[in-house]
Amino acid sequence: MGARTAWLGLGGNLGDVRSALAAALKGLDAQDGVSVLAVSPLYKTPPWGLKDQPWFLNCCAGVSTTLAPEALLEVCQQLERVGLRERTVRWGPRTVDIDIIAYEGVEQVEQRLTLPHPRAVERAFVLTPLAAIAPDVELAGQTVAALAAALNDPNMEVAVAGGEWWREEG
Ligand code: GSY
Repeated sequence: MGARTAWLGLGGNLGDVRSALAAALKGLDAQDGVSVLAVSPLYKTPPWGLKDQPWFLNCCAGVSTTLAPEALLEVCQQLERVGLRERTVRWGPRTVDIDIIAYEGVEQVEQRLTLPHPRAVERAFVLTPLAAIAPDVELAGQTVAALAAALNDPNMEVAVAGGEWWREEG
């Protein structure tokens, strides 16, 4: 299989999240078969799901990859472990979470990995960063730009502008 583009959502709300996200993005870029094409600004976002937890930092990234979706998921989960992800409660606090939002040319419903991510269209913390780097990508038959505009969350704010912040860490 040739290289495909995949779109990832990253977030966390425990500890030094900005550094943990930067380390995760560098880890992805260093991985054989994965190269980071674009990273969104970093956003400060109110918690979705369990409300009584700290605000999150979220971003999205586009990667070019020769890995199949399941192998890319393995890499993401490995990087979550390296980032000392702490997660005790479903939809509760965590250090680094990396989700595959979409993978070019793949639609699948599997227990381990459904693509595109079934809840991405409900989440401003995914759609707003993704719209910054992939406005024309389609999810559920609509562009990310249109979905993000419809779901706009006025409480979200840009924490770090531009797409290079992750290279500047550490
Ligand atoms: O699956 C994402 C983890 N998560 C987040 C998140 O990344 N950002 C915000 N704002 N709320 C969240 N709730 C969960 S669960």
